[in-house]
Amino acid sequence: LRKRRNVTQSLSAQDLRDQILHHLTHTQGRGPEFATVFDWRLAVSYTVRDLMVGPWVGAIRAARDQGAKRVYYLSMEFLIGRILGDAIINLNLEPAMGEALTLLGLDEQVILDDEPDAALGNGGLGRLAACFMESLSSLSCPAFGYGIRYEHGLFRQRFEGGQQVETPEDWLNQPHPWEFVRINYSYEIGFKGHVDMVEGHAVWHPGESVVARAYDTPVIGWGGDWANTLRLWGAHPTTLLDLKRFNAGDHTAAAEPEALARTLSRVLYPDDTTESGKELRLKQEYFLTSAALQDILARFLAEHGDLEILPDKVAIQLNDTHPAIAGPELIRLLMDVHGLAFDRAQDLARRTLNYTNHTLLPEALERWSTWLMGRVLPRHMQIIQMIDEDHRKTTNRPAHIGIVHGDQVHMGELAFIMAGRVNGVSALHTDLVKDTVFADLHKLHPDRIVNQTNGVTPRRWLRMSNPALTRLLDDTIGTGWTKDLDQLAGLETHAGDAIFLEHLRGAKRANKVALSDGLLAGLGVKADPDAIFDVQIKRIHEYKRQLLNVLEAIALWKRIHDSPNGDWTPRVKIFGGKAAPGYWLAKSVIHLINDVAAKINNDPVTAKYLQIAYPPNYNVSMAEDLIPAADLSEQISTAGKEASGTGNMKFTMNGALTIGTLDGANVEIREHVGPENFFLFGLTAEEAAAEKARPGHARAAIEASEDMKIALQLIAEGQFGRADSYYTLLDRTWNDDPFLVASDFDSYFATQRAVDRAYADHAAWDRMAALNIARSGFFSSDRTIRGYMRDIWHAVPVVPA
Ligand code: 26R
Repeated sequence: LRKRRNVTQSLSAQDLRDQILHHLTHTQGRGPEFATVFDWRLAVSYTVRDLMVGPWVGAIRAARDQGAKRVYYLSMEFLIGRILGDAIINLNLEPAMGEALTLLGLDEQVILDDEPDAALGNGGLGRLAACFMESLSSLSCPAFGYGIRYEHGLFRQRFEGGQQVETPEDWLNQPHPWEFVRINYSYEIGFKGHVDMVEGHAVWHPGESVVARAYDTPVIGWGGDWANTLRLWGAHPTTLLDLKRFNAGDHTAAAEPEALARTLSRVLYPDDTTESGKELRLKQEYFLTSAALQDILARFLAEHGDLEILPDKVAIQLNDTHPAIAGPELIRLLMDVHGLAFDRAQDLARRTLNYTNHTLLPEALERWSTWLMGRVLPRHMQIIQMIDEDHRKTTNRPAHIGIVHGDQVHMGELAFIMAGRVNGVSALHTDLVKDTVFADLHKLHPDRIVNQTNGVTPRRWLRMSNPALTRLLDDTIGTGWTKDLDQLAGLETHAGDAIFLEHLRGAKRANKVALSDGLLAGLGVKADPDAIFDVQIKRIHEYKRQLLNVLEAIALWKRIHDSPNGDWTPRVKIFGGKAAPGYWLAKSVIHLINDVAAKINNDPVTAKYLQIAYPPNYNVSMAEDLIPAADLSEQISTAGKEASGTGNMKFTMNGALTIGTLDGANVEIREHVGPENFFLFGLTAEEAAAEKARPGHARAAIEASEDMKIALQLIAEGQFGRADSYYTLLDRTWNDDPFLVASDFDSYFATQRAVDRAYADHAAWDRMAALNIARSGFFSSDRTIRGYMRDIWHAVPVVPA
């Protein structure tokens, strides 16, 4: 066990104040009397960044000096959110930083809230990558994250007449104080063109190319003595201007190289469901992958001469299939650039690459036409054929298995075949990966698929975002839980202690009061802090079933309306989430939630029992405010559809109880917290599959459910805005209902009433909340990363020099 040295702990508030003033003057070029919040925020950020550089350079040096194996996490998304607050926590700068800001007459919260979210991701997959980066640093595992430096992150969401309107996000329109641009780390990335055979060797002549330039952000781990690098690639033109064409008068064509470069790293694809089929997306994926692999090989060759030991020194993780072109690209670099034979190149690549699957939804499985692949990446198309052919020969596989089917390249199969290990993200999901999408390949390679259940970092999702609960935890069991979340088990003995439970309730209530104030100021919604705060926050998608939630709200509203003197438990339903811009049905659900909220929030008969709040533009920062204030976590996807979920884990460790199906990691959450502390409802994955196959399942279930029928009827009558807005949604629910909203409705409604009764018994509820926290240690991403290090990467922590 190594000692944490913690250089920063010795910094006083005065030291920090002086540094902040120094940066305000010398980096921002401002006198204090003229400084805006923005100026101050940058000065504070540079002060904090200075403290990250020592551990960062030290970590890079230690890894190199010790010839350590590096982990490389390739991801099209990193949903980082804000950096300043997290860095202050991990560097142990509190309370000194708070005092320093007070000395300067600044409000710390105002400074923190001034930072725009780095929204370089859509949802779960991107946020997982961000948690992993933090845990890798906290565990001092030498690692790089590789991604794209999108100029525009995920779109901003507004509501107009209750409907989603998207506007571009613009986070790089202001200086980004955390990054270091590395103009000397630049690689050329080619596209299109043709392949010549020269003396038996392939030579690819790209028709166009761009330069990938590295922009590095240090990611500081807990305790502040290790930082890894998040290296994001920005696209730049190879030549600023095609002077020949410009001089010939063709001014538009002359600017083409610049135009391509500018579009490549311009926008994040906002689609987390359907394969967009856009050439630009394929180019983005190759841009990231090629830049990362060239960088990895350059670093490897600078440290070790012999490519034979590549798999001993390099472990590459592909975050879903988005960087799956890494297989062919690594083979290409080893063959065409470094002169290895195909068999040797393929063998090295397979022992270096690993692939994580994050979804079973058929519409999210990437496929590219051979035509597009052959045109954009002609050399890679050849190599894909070679990989496929080799696999066919060496495994004697049946004809229907393989990478290329007809005119389609299946990226899942490519990733699987090129990976040493393939993993799912929860126990249930991994079983389903084995039984469904990769059943055939699993039979051929029975040892390849392993499970690594997701986790989340307790630094951001507990210590930073929930200071009230953090104080109680620190006072009760000490601070050790922050790096060893299993220590939360020490709360078990306090779960029967009335004083402790009183404090727990107090912490939750303080968070609810703060949120309630925000909802009133921002939305005009009156959220009674003594009501159940019932929260569903995630992307809007049919399989996540926000529709089930809002139909329950309508049915409940109707029941309260019919017997207003009943014994109702007050409830505030909070929704948050964005729909993909082209996903019409998901947008229709957003519209419905807002229409229902507009009607029932102002109903004088029911208002004190039921409110709905849907704050627009849900993002990482909003999650940090909502999760600590939640009593009830909605995890209600159709069983078998949510690969894992990670929000579910954040709620559990913040003391919310879950209402959920046996889906994804819910299964493991329920096992850990105990079935008596979890509100289970709905069909199992197996039952759901059978139910779906039953003709007329939706209609039969609706006819059998008085509450559901009434809810649908009220929408059809036009009680919530114009009925014709919802005909398609209603029609689909009656006649198709692919995600079994109807089949699970009664079970969900009844379980919600069990929640009402449970919440009315404060002492019992608080005890359940305490046990949820106490038993949530397993869901730390530190545990997940240790699992990857042990089972997939064969990487070990490095002791800083
Ligand atoms: C456009 C297309 C290629 C695409 C499809 C799907 C792009 C992005 C996605 C996002 C998917 C793969 C995703 O975010 N999956 C989520 O991963 C989380 C982390 O493992 C899980 O917790 C969550 O259940 C799963 O939906």
